[in-house]
Amino acid sequence: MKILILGADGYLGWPTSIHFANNGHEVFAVDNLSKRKIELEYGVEPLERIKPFNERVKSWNANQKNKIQYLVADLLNYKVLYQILENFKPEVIIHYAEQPSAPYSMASREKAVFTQHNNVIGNLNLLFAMKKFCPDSHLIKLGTLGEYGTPNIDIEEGWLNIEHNGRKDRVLYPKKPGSFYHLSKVHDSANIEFACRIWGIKCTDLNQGFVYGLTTNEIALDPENLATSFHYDAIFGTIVNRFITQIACGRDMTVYGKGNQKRGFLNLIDTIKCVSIACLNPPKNGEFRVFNQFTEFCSLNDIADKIKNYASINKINAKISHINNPRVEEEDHYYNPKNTSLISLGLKPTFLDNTEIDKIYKKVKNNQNQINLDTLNPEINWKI
Ligand code: USQ
Repeated sequence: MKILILGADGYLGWPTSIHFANNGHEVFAVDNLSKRKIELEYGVEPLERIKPFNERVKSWNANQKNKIQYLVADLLNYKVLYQILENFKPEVIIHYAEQPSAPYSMASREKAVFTQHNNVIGNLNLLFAMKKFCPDSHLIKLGTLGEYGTPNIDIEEGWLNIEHNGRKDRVLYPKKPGSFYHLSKVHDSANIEFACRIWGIKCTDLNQGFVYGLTTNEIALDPENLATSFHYDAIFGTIVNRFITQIACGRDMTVYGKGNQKRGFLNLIDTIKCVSIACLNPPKNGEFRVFNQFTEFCSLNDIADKIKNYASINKINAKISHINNPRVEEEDHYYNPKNTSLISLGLKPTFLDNTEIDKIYKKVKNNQNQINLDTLNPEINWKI
């Protein structure tokens, strides 16, 4: 298939690009490098030194059979986007090209505006480009499980059947997200559903939980040159990656607040599997299909305990600290999100067990000298 990957330089976009190339697809990888600019602005870096985008692609192309085309381009530049779609004519578009950090989006008015402008307008430009040049292609859009928030009812996959005053309808599931970043994805989902309904575009919106991990089959081909941008800092690092880094550095795991908050999550390997499953099983024309993309869910305390248990088996010192929650989020709540669609299409999950924790711990330990401890503590507060 001809696959356009937007946001191909990121934590998820890069392993996705090399996965599809390795499996014989024609991959066109696009990124505007904006995450690297935010890294510079905040002085945060991935665990391993990641080569510049063009060098990573060149290194893949020099050593692997199936080459990747690439371009540095911004979705906000609709003329370039139009050219890409007109010339490449993708059958599948995988869209990760958004500012992904909730804390960043809450840092100031400027950061909230940047996040929503970048994410919502970039996505809107893409919808118009699809309508004009490839209305039959399948959009696979990375949404977030955080779009739903923590409602007091079961979380369905994108849609909800309701009965009101004796009449029935199927409506988009009500959203109650927890940051301007998560809100940007809510707005994207609404725009995409509209485009599907009005123009007949087809889309799979993947409402993904937080991702952990740092390797995939393709990264393992050449870990030094193909590593992905594993972040442990308080801006881009997700909780499992952060907790394992914290114990590797002899720091306490920083549970925000009571830690009874429940979240869905998955291994990086499963992100790739889920996107592949969506790709091989497209929706119908005009369909806005939503999959909840996570493999397990539990409380933050359960996650910290799991890592502590791994540490005690391996004689590693590990402590948990409950620090003041810099976010505004419910800390005691009902949580029951569904994830049956991807499982019924064949997803075989990789669970967070001692083997998976060990893989991350060992890699972090090997790179411990490069860790910037100053970036571990959260500096951005939702209310300030
Ligand atoms: N948390 C801690 N301690 C920490 C860091 C985070 O207790 O040191 C807590 C947060 O308060 C939150 C939970 O862990 O309740 C998850 O935080 P996170 O930073 O791992 O994830 P989040 O900010 O929600 O965002 C991440 C990705 C985002 C993706 C989202 C999926 O950065 O791109 O959309 O996960 S979801 O979690 O479903 O919203």
